[in-house]
Amino acid sequence: MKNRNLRRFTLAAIFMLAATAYLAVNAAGRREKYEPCGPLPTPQQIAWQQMEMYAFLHYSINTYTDQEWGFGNEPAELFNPSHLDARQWAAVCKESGMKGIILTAKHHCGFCLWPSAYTDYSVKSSPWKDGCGDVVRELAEACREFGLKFAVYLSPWDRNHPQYGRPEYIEYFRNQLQELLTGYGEMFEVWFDGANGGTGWYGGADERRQIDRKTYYDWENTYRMIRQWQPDCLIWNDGGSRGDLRWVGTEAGYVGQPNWSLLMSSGDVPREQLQHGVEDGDRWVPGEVNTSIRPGWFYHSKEDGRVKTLAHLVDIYYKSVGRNGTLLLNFPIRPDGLIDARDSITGAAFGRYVQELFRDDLAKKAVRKNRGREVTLSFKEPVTCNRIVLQERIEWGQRVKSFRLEAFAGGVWTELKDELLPEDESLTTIGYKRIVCFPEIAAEKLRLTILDSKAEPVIGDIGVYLAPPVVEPL
Ligand code: FUL
Repeated sequence: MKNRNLRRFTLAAIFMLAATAYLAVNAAGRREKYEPCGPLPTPQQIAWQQMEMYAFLHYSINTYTDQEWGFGNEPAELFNPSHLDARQWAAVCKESGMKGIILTAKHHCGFCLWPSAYTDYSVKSSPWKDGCGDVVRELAEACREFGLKFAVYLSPWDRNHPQYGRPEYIEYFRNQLQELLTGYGEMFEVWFDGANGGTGWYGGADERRQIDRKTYYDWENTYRMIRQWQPDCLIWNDGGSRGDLRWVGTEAGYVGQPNWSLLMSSGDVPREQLQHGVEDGDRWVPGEVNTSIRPGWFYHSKEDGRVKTLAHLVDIYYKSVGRNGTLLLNFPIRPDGLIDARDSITGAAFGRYVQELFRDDLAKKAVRKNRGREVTLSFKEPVTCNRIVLQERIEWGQRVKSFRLEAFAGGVWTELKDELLPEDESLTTIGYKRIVCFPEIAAEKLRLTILDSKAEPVIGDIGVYLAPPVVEPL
C-alpha cells in the first residue's frame, strides 16, 4: 500500500515537473502554456536539426575516371582502392565536428557501393577484396564505432540500368532502397538527388530517356515504405517532391535571410522559396545547406590546390548553421580509398574553430531580464564579444519575423549589425538557431528586441561569445 502511494506521489511529481517545463512566464508575469503557432516540427526533425553539421562522402566509379557524372558504361573493374579505410573517413568527419555521414551508395552512374542482389554493377564485380567487399557496411560500422549517425544517398536517376525510364525500374529502385534501409542499421536521412540528365548507357541502349519527375518515381508510395523501414529517417527533397527537409537552391554554401523552416505543400517551389522558405507555409520543411570542401563532389587531383580555406568554411558555417539551416559538408574520397590530407587538415581546423567558438558562453556571467518582447543581459564588468546566438524554441513553431540587437557601451546604446549581411539589411528570422556576427565590442549590457512576430515569441537560450581568430592551417 505504502509503495503504491509512493509510486502515485512520484508520478504526480513527475507530471507536475513536466507540466511546468511547458509553462513559461508571459508578459504579465503569469505562468501559462504557449499556444503552438503554425506548422510544428516532428520530434525527428528537431533531433535532425540539433545535429547541425554532418558530412557527405562522394565515392564511386567517377573517382577512377576523373568524372562528376558517370555515363553508366564504365567497367566495374575500375573500382580498385588500395587502402580503403572507412575508419579514416569517420575519424576525419568526427574531427571536423560532423555528427553523421551520408554516403553516395549509388550515384547517377548506377554503380553500387554495396553488393546489391539486384544488379552486377557493384563492388561485387570489382577486384576490391575479390568482389567480397561492402563499402556501405564498412562505413556503417565505422560510424557506430566513432559515435556518428549514418545515412545514404541513392540516386533515383540510374544511367546504367536497362529499365530506367520504364515502370520496372521503380521496383528495382525500391528493392535497392529496402536493401539499404533494412540491412545497415539506423539511418538519419535518405538523399534522393533531383538530377535527371536524360542521356545514359541504359544497358547498351545509349540514348536519351526523359521522365516526368513528378509522377515517374511515385514518391508517395516510396515514402510510405521508407516510414515503415525507418520511422525516424528524414527524407531529403529537392523541391519537386514532398520530403522532410529541403534543398536551399544552391550548392555554394549558404541559405537566405530570412530563412523560414516552412513551405507550401501545393504547387512548385521556386528557387527563391528554397532559399528563404515561406513565412506562411503550411508544412515544416527546414533547409539543408549542401556544399563541397572542393569545387567538385568527386575527387580530382587537379583540384588538390583548391580545397576551401578555413575562412571560407567558417563563412559557410555562419551562413548555414548560423541562419537556421544544417550544414552538409562534402569530402571526396581519393582513388586509393582515403580522404586527402589537405581536406582532413582543413576539416580538423574547422572542427576546432567551432569548438573554440562555443568554449566560453559569456551570457552565463549576465543577469537576464525578460520584459515582454525585450530581453536584456546585464554584466557586472563589460564583456568583449562579437557573436550572439539566438534560438527560438521551435517545438512551439517558428515565430519571429524581425528583431534588433543593441549593446550598451561607454554610456550609449549602439545597434549591432550582422557583418555578413549587406549594410541595408536588418535582422529577420531566428528559428532553431541564428548566429549574429558583429565587430568586437566591450558591452556592459546587451538587448534583444523582437520587432515583429507571427505570435508571442518563445525565445530559448541566448549565448554571447568572442569568436577565435581564423588561423589557416599550414
Ligand atoms: C547533385 C548531383 O548531380 C551531384 O553529382 C552531387 O551528387 C550533388 C550533391 O547533387 O544534384
